[in-house]
Amino acid sequence: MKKVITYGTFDLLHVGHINILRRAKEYGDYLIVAISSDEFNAIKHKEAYYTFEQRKIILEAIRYVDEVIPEHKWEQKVEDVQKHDVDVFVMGDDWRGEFDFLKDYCEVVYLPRTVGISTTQIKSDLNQTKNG
Ligand code: C2G
Repeated sequence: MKKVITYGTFDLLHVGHINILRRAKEYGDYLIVAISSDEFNAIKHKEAYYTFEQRKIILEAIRYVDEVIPEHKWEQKVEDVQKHDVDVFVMGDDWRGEFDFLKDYCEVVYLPRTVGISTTQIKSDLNQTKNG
C-alpha cells in the first residue's frame, strides 16, 4: 500500500484544499492529512475559524482522506514519515523547496496551488459584505 501525507490548516474548506487532497491521493492508495493544532496555528501566526476538532471532522468526511493526524510542530515531519511508513510527501508549491530535506525519507512532490482562492480571501470578502 502506497501511503501519501500532506500538511496544512485546512480552515474554511474550499476548492483549493479539495484539489490538492484529490491530487495528493492520486500519488498512492492511502492519504494521511496532518492538520495544524490550534496551538501550532498560533505559531504559524494563523487563527483558524474552526477548531482543530471541527477541522478534523470535516477533513475525515472527504472521500480522498483516509486518516487525519495532528500537526503540533514544524519538526515532526521526519518522524511522521517514518512512523506512518509514508512513501510520498505532497504540498502546494507555495512551499516549494521548504521540505526537500524529506527527500532522504520519501518522495517529495510540490503541486501548483489553485489560483484565486484562499481562506484569507474568503475571510476578507465576508468582512466586506458584513460591513456593507
Ligand atoms: N492550497 C492550494 N491552493 C490554494 C490554497 C491552499 O493548493 N488556493 C494548498 C496549500 O499549498 C497547502 C494546503 O492547500 O498545501 C493547505 O493549505 P493551508 O491550510 O493554507 O496550509 P498552510 O498554512 O500552508 O500549512 O507544515 C506545513 C503547514 O502546516 C502548511
